[in-house]
Amino acid sequence: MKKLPQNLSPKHFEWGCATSSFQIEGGNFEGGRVASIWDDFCAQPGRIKDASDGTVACDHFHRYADDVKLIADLGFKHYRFSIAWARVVNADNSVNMAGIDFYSRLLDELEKHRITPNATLFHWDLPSHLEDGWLNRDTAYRFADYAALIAEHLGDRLPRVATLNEPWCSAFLGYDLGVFAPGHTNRTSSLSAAHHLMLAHGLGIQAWRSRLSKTSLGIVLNPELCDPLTSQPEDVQAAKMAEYERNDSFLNPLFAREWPSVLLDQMGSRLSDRQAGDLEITAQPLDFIGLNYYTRSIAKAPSSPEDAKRGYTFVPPDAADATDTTKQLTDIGWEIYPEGLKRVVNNLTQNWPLPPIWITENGAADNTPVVNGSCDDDLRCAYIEQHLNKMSALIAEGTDIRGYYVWSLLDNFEWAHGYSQRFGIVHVDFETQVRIQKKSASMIKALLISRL
Ligand code: IFM
Repeated sequence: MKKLPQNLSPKHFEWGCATSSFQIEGGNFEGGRVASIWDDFCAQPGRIKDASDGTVACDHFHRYADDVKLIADLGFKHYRFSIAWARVVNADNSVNMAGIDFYSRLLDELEKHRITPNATLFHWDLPSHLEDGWLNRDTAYRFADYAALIAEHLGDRLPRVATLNEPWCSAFLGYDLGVFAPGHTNRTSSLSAAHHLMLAHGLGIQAWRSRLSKTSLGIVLNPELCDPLTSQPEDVQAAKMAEYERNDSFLNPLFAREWPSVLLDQMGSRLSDRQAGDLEITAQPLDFIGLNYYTRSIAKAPSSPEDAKRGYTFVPPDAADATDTTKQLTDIGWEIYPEGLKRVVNNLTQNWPLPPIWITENGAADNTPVVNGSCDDDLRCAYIEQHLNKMSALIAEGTDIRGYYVWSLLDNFEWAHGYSQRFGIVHVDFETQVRIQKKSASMIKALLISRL
């Protein structure tokens, strides 16, 4: 792509890059930060592929000023990051001013470079001391206290705030599949966690709005596009079940519809966690919705008793259609499927009364190494270009998409994959912390400048 399509011009379209606290900050035992469930999870043998953790990560806690300079140098005018709950709230629920001060200094740097902050309150690093995490209804109320505290201390400097990032991952990867913190494997628990996360979202919005009315408030989801492996009715139903879980568990509470009965049936003894009046709390008016898109999935009828509880079995992309030689995967093994961006956004806008959309994450794992000082991440360049074309087409067809954030600014701690998967447009040498702009960074920079 030599030039940006007119409708993605930074003059009237928001261009940014994204990160999250646990993935880049490090400094996990500094400034009074309390432990998070991800610190605990990383300490359990076998949980993280390369046995790494987030103690240092990209050392952004110390290097934030240089990182903001880097964002400015790449031509971005918007930056999406998350605030670490564990850094700003003490175990007794009081404010940790050292943590607030860190984010305040980060905001000073962004202001200095005229970069608009786009903050997320919860990107998975839940304080460990919150007993039973998202299985405890009280955690939703603690989240509202935390949201109120950020509104009071930093709110007038934050024009756009999302409550949660990808609550599906917290609930289902964390409490059903057990591959994310806190590592539980219980279907009914995951549905309860999903409910409490959405309750937290609603209470958080209420707490923030009662203090500040001007902030643009929303949530970030990673909606699913799931295709059936075959046209057999069992596979078609399985794909639908995966979409109910991934989409309806979150969109129903946001727009005050009841969960589909097939999901309610899976809650068993946890059904009573859903209390009368909860849907009125969760369905707060939204100023925006953030959508993260990376790939699609393929499902077939459940092939094990565990999967039968869920209603589907996922089929890995390389196993789905071995005869399809055109299928390309990123280094993490996810199918490159740009058409999915169009399909999933169209599905959502046709079925739900969405507020304006921001694509809050899109990017690829491309582990191309640095050779002679440069990193030619051609797969990532092509991936970004193909998805920009799809987004431009959606906008041309009338979809209200107002911004695009590339994931991610930096190579960082990729959760259960540790540092083995690189999503950054800037390479990080985790031994020396040296940052090197990749070819994708130069491509984006050139695109942004070509339209200024
Ligand atoms: O790194 C994650 C991010 O934290 C949330 N969205 C998906 C990214 C890639 O897996």
